[in-house]
Amino acid sequence: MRCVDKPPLPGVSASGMGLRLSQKFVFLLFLSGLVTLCFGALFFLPDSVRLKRIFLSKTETQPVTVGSGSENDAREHLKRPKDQEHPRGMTSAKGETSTKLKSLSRKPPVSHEATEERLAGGKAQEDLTLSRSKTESASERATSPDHGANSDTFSYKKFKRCLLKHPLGRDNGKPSDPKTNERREKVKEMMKFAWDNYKRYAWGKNELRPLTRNGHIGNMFGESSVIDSLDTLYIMGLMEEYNDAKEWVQTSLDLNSNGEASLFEVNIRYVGGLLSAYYLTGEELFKNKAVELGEKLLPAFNTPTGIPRGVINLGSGTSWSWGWASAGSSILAEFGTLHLEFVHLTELSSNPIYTEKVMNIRKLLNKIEKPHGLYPNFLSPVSGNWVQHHVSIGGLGDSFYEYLIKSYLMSDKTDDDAKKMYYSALEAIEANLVQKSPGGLTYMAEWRGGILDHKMGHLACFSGGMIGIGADDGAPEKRQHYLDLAAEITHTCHESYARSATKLGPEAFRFDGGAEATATRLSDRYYILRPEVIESYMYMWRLTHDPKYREWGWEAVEALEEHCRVESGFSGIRDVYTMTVSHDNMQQSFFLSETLKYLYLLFSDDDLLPLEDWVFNTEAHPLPIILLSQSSQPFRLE
Ligand code: DMJ
Repeated sequence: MRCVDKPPLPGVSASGMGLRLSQKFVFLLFLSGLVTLCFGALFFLPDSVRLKRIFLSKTETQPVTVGSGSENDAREHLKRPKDQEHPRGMTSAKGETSTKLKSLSRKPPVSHEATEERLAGGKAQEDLTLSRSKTESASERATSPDHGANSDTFSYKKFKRCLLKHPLGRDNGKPSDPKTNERREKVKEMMKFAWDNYKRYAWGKNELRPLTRNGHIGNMFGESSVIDSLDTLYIMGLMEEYNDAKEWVQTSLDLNSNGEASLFEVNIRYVGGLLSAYYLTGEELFKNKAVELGEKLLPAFNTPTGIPRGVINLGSGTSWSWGWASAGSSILAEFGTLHLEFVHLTELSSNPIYTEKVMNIRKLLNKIEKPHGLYPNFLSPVSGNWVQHHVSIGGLGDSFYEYLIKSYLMSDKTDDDAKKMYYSALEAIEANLVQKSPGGLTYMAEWRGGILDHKMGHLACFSGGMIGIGADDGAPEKRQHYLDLAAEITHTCHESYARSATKLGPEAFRFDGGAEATATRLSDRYYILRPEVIESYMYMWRLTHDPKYREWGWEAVEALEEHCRVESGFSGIRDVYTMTVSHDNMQQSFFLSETLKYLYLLFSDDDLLPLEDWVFNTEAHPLPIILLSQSSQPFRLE
């Protein structure tokens, strides 16, 4: 169907040699019929640019637009000296009543060959180009992972041809505006600083403790800064650091750990990080490790309902539920955050089991009765019933909603069930959880059996970006509304930062007892280098090009530098409302994979990991948009 080799038609000899005249005639007749049929079938195919890319030859490619210009403009741009380039993305008018959507609709592809030319120049780019050609040849070696399923059907070369744009864009996404570029360089320096200290003091451990200068072990598969950093290092052109990380994966990543591991974390950090490293670099090592690890997660699904339990021992395959989750339940944000990675595991391994597992989860969630159309956070893997009626777009619920819209986008907009489930969930969220404060701030409250808790977690701030990326595919009359809602939520989350002394936001902020986007409890005042607010700035910037998002991102950079940077890394802080900060001594893995990556993307041109080609998993690991080959209807619920 898409960019994979098709097996020859059964029973048809490739050459037609050795046939009698009458047989040849019949064969020719059959062949011409087949050609006519195939040509006719083109008209019934979905209107996907990727499909057109497969069927149209290079000479037939239509004029394309890059950013705001045509392909010709883009070529002109290549020839034009840098100082004559139009500054991109700084033209939106400020102060309009509603946010304007920069269309994300898919445009015909630019030839990668042309893009490769653009990548010439500069040491980092030379390295990247070299590394890319090296990895391309690595991918061509097509080694087969030893997990039983046939992986020969996935062709990395074909996959790359199906991308509309080069993943690293023109000039590695370097912005033409010098001030923005300076900011981007600053973020890269922060990444290098964070990484160097991690490497120096905590190499191979999950996270760096920057004050005590040692590693935090945690669970073997709790969080690992090495895997989480691979793609960030790569897109920033930190090739020496990337190569060290790759070597560690090759020599030291032990997938047979006997400790307790969170299924969710292994999936989003390890499987997601390895998959994205594979898609970006073509290194078979990453693909093989991802598939090997995916296989080790399968025993967690052996429950009466197929809803996986939250914790697994990768060595023995035993799984169990979190002790703190009520009545042995599984958590919506955990079992509902597997879809993107599992679908890719099937794609790479040709083993349908991964997609089957996540489709089974979706079927159950689609069928089960939902209070007011909402999805509660706890579900029993034994009975398949909700255990409590607590609904949250923040912790325990968050990424389930994110994965619905991203599943739709990642399927090149063919996964209609995910689309339906996402928009009905969003409708229920709007009807029951979205609130306006007396001061005019829009926020997402939490819901406990029908009673609203007027609190919004930092985690829920990802929803600005989520609603933004889904705006364009909503009902036509709702699109502008969704984009406005996304902008309002992002604004509220920015307010939670702006209203603190450090200009960093608290873990949770409230809208009751006179509070407006501020934490009222001591226990909610901490900031642990989380990405969600910056994540929404990045998406909103890409969608609207309103310069305020870059300004807000820069405020966050300055605050991180002032309050979280210590001598040997970055640390979370215990109270965002006091200027005499107390550090928590932890450089979280997601700071490297998400916070710094989203900041870097915010200050890059849109063609670095373009949203037309990539979706980011919930740990900010980019996964490509592809049409899937495993079955003719891989997403249908029935
Ligand atoms: C990340 O590990 C993921 O984004 C997850 O979905 C929830 N949030 C943390 C970082 O805050």
